[in-house]
Amino acid sequence: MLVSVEDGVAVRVQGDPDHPPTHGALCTKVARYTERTYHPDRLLHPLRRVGPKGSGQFAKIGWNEALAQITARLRDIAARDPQAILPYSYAGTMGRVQGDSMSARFFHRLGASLLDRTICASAGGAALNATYGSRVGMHVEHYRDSKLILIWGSNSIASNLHFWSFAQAAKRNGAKLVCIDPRRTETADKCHQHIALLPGTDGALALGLIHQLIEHDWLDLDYIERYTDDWPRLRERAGAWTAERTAAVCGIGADEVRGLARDYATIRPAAIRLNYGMQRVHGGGSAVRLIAALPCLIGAWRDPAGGLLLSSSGFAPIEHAALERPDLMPTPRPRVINMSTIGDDLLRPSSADFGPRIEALIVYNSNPVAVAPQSTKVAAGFAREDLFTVVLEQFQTDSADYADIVLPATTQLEHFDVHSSYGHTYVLVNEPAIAPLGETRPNTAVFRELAARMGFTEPCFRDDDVTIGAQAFGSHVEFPRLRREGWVRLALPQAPFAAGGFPTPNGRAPFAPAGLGVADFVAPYESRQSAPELAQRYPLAMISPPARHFLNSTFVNVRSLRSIEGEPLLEIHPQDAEARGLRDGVIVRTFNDRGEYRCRVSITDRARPGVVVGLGVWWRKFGVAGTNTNELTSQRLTDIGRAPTFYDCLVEVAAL
Ligand SMILES: Nc1nc2c(c(=O)[nH]1)N[C@H]1C(S)=C(S)[C@@H](COP(=O)(O)OP(=O)(O)OC[C@H]3O[C@@H](n4cnc5c(=O)[nH]c(N)nc54)[C@H](O)[C@@H]3O)O[C@H]1N2
Ligand SMILES: Nc1nc2c(c(=O)[nH]1)N[C@H]1C(S)=C(S)[C@@H](COP(=O)(O)OP(=O)(O)OC[C@H]3O[C@@H](n4cnc5c(=O)[nH]c(N)nc54)[C@H](O)[C@@H]3O)O[C@H]1N2
Ligand SMILES: [Mo]
Repeated sequence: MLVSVEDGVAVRVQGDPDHPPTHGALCTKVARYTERTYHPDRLLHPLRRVGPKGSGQFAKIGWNEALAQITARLRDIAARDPQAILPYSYAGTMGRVQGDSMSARFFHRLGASLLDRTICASAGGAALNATYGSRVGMHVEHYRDSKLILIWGSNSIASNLHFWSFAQAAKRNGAKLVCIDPRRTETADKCHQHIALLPGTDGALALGLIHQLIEHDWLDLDYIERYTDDWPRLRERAGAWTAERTAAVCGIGADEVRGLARDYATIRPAAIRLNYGMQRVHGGGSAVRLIAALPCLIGAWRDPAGGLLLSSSGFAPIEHAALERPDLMPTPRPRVINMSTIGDDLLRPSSADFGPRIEALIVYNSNPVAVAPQSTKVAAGFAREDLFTVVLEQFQTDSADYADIVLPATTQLEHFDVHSSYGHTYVLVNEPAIAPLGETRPNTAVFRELAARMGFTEPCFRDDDVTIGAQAFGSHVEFPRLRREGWVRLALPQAPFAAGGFPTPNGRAPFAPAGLGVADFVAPYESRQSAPELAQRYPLAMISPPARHFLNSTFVNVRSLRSIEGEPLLEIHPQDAEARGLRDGVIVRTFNDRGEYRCRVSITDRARPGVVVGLGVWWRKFGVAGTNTNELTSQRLTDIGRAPTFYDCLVEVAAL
């Protein structure tokens, strides 16, 4: 990103046309980054709470007083048991410096509880690790040469724009694009075919495709023989998945299964762009494992423009130990808290199993009250009078409303960072373009200062941000060159798995790895087939994927973007609306045993029958009744990866 600065003020941001994978394009959100940075609501001073928790009443205090209060509370709690302190952070910035570097060192040295960072990608990540040995995949640039692209569980135009430009180029070159998504998204509109399966049934579809590949002798037996393990077991598993059975489970036509298999087997090069949307269900991990087998079965990996990409983050040579210093942790290691069950865990009393009750929560790079599942519980936890909460933020989010102390944070334009990516294979540097606004400070500065006040004397607590940036990739990337040129392409083969070479112990892709066995279709927790009694009361499946003009809950308060998104809506198919006597545009109640959420209804065939869609993630405080879709989502976890199941959620909708 190029930033134009006049008199110390950032006046414009643009994509850098020379950067190959993003080629000068910024998404609609980041194109508004100056509006966000200079937003009149930017938090510019430390604040302390003066009203009840959640009321959002705060008074200005100085940095010194804020840090002194935090140090005193943390010292007091740590003297009893530092595990009662929990850091909570995720994707606000995915920078290696402002993410988990100084913060991780601080919490490790303190002996605080460890956070299991599962809220986004860990089911799919675990599945890729199991099948390919790491989170690795195609180079995004090669999609321009693919002749068939399955866009599977991804609204690429909204959430993966840079990939989409390559898919467009492929389309102009005659490629066929197929979108596999319960919702008819703007991406589905632009594909040649849309397969609107039921949420959480992707594993069944993959098994159905494997069945067809076997039936029609469409397998690359040479690739299978040389570069994979356990094919006979997967073959046996797929035996039962006729097109008819698959179609019945997925809620699609048997011809759609057969046609998709034929295309996948006969059009070369064939590429899959999987995204994280399809793994937010009970069987999300198994589904990704089954889909990851597909390019091995037809030898799609032989071509640079064939294969699969869910994440390529495993290619990035990140020196986690140098950045995060896990060696500073006490032995035995502190307990681990899963960020996806923060609602339950904040409400849990001390026990032998759980350990101490959580007494302090330090939130940075995250807005858990809006984004974590089952927010009735999350908000109740944050509202605990005996919980000491510090939030490092750029804005007064739903989570900041519950803080005892709010610390104002810098943005990407104001601090130094280095980045790796999960959608392309470059590393990048982020040089500050302007001075920090007001009294804002980078996350690193806060944790550096807290470490000093806590008396942590290890030299790593004095590293400045550029020093940390240099540690991030160690000797793998020439740091002066990275700073000079802005980005460095990782040295990787064009077709990384053309001849096997998966980063597994034997270089082959196992279909039944030790401890997991061969993957099977795992039904959603909540569906007509798996929970008929529940489905009687709550017959509609709700999914809540990203809105195009927001980044999770970031940018929701940026006026120009919010005015495009309008207000929170629930999409429902005309048939389902009619059955409930709903008129377009009325406020409805969407509910299940976990809670109730109110918003305006939009009657549209973008939602398939039986599925409702609430694009998000809206700030709760912008909602009709101060809630968002996560009021309804559950804290149950995926089959592997301990991840949330946001899109495994039955509801009913009724007029008010
Ligand atoms: N504009 C925008 N871009 C973003 C984000 C954002 O919030 N806004 N978030 C960023 C982040 S953190 C992430 S993790 C990624 C998220 O990327 P994804 O989670 O992949 O998000 P989407 O691209 O919207 O893809 C989700 C699509 O999957 C569909 N879907 C839901 N359930 C299922 C299912 O069971 N099976 C299948 N096949 N499809 C299903 C949804 O209808 C939706 O269209 O995007 C990143 N990019
Ligand atoms: N229902 C539903 N829920 C979801 C999802 C969904 O699809 N549906 N998606 C899930 C996914 S994929 C993800 S990744 C999570 C994301 O959840 P989060 O990681 O919480 O991401 P955001 O909602 O973007 O909130 C990030 C916050 O960090 C702040 N921030 C940004 N940069 C900095 C910085 O440098 N310093 C500090 N201190 N703060 C900063 C921003 O202002 C913002 O408020 O949400 C999950 N929740
Ligand atoms: Mo995410």
